[in-house]
Amino acid sequence: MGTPKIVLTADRTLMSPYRGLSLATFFGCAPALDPHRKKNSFWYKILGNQVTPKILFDFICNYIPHTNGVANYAPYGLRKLEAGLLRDGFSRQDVVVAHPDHIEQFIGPETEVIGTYEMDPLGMGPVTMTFTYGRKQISYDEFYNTELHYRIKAAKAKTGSKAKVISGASGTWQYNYDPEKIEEFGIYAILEGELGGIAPEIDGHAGRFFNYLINGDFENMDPFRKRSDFKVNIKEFERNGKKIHARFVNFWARPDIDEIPNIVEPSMHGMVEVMRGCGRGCKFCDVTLRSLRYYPPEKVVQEIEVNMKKGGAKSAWIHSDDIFVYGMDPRTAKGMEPNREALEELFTAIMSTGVEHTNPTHGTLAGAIADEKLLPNLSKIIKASPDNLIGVQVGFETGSLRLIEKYADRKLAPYKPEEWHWVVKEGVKTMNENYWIPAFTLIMGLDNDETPEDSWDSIRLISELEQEQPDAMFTATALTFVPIGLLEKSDFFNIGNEMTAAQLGVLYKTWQHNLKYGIKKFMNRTGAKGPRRLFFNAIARSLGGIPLGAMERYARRKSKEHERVIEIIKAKYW
Ligand code: B12
Ligand code: SF4
Repeated sequence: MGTPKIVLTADRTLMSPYRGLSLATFFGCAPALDPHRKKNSFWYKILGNQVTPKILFDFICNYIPHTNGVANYAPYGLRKLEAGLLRDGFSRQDVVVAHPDHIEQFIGPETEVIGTYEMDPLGMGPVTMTFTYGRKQISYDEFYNTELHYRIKAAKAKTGSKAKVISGASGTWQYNYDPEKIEEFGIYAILEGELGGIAPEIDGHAGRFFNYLINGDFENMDPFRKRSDFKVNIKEFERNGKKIHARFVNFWARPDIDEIPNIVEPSMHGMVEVMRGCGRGCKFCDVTLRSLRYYPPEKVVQEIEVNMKKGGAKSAWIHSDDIFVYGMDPRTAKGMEPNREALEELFTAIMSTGVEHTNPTHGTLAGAIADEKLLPNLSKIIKASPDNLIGVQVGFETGSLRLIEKYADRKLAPYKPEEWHWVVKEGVKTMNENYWIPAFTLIMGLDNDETPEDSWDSIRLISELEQEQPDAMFTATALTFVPIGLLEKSDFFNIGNEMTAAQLGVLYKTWQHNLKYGIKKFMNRTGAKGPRRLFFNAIARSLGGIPLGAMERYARRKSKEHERVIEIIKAKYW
């Protein structure tokens, strides 16, 4: 294929099917290296600096297949960019989506731009910050993103390529916190939104953006550039007494549905969008800053067909930030009543493609129960059953009524903040009855405003769920607060140094729940079927207890109060 003008790619952690295990897709957030491990420690003698053994990571994070170095699957956002470029006048020969392990073969003197899709380039996402104690360790996301940039740099040096490296997608805000990396990686420019960390939607302007890049239009700041256009912002940072200058390109757009091209090559995990934005307005969330638009079912079907015909997909991840908002008219649905007809029509169309399984990526509990016919009807359409469980990510956020009211009151609509505990319990019950399994996320240190009493509210609520619904199926993952969305001016929650005893308790309780209920009771009924499932379940069972032991040791080291919290949880909330 030679060296095309535009080479697009993503690091290995975003280019893996993770052997079909949906929960493993977050494995990139796991710690890879501990640069501070003492050389005389037991673990150093066994693993050196490695935390999660690389051999295990590389096995689970298997590479996607490729055809002569061209990636057979790619992140959905990158596929949108590729489709936009092809629509806007670039030819197939001009644009390649390269497999990260074969990137060198596409970089040469004719390459003009290398674009990278980055979701968590420096390991600062909420899951990653939790697992690495606030970046005290280096995550696999960061490790492989660094490796990718080093390979690109080396390939450019080897071939004398002057290609401009541009970083895009939702994680690029992270470079603001570690700008030295921009220079270290040789990044020419970073595309970022104007508010809250969320990436600008480039769909309607892909060609224009890349033409500007190729023509050198982003060399300098042009103060006369129109507000609606891409704006160059040369930022100055000071680190260790040294001034660093880096080029950021700021942009904001709200493409209409017709301006959003359909993907033309298969996406990772058979994922397709059905909507953009969410409309519930939680203050800690960035995707809600994208305004609300819905794909008509025909457009969704067309993209699924690309994944089926060209990628052999048998299932479809349906990307929505809250599926139960799909089709809602916010002007008339003041209480955020779901639009059942629109949802039924959507899922009927999805199933008409012949996919064997489908699941929405995200949904809310309030949306799931606001219309009692909704979930039973949808489950019937998508053939949910004990053998076809529907996993969905759901925000539990906190058991604290104070915090939920202050930061996420519309997440509960049409219910009121004081009804939150009831919504959670009823939501789990209804979802499970209809064969849906919520994978809950909680936020630790929300806006650095969480008191010990708030944390205990979360611990108690999980425990009450377990006591009142002993067969309930849900997982719970506590994540650290990261300042994005409307809280972008806040500070990171410093889990490494500031975790209170009660916050450790939340972490401990959620892991204990996942081990006791998730791994032992129902994990063997979800995800890829067959021997693989049994094998990974056995691994999870044997390794699942390790974090609990680590937390108990941490508590003993930290303080009497930390130890006491663990003891109370074991005695009262186990
Ligand atoms: C699917 C998904 C995943 C999948 C990714 C699968 C895959 N390989 O594709 C999995 C489950 C693995 C995942 C993991 C993580 N995710 Co995720 N994920 C998403 C989700 C739900 C959809 C992404 C998507 O396709 N969006 C739709 C497309 C069209 O939008 P887009 O990706 O932004 O792409 C557009 C532009 O960015 C631009 N663009 C895209 N690529 C490029 C490249 C260049 C060069 C340029 C110029 C432009 C450009 O063009 C596209 C069209 O406009 C989003 C939520 C959301 N609403 O976006 C969260 C989201 C992106 N994830 C997020 C996070 C934080 C993570 C994790 C760090 C875990 C965590 N929560 O802590 C990990 C990191 C994984 C890693 N290895 O890096 C956050 C990012 C928040 C932020 N601003 O930093 C989001 C926004 C969810 C949220 N609100 O918290 N994720
Ligand atoms: S419901 Fe979810 S996607 Fe919507 S604003 Fe709240 S956190 Fe964001």
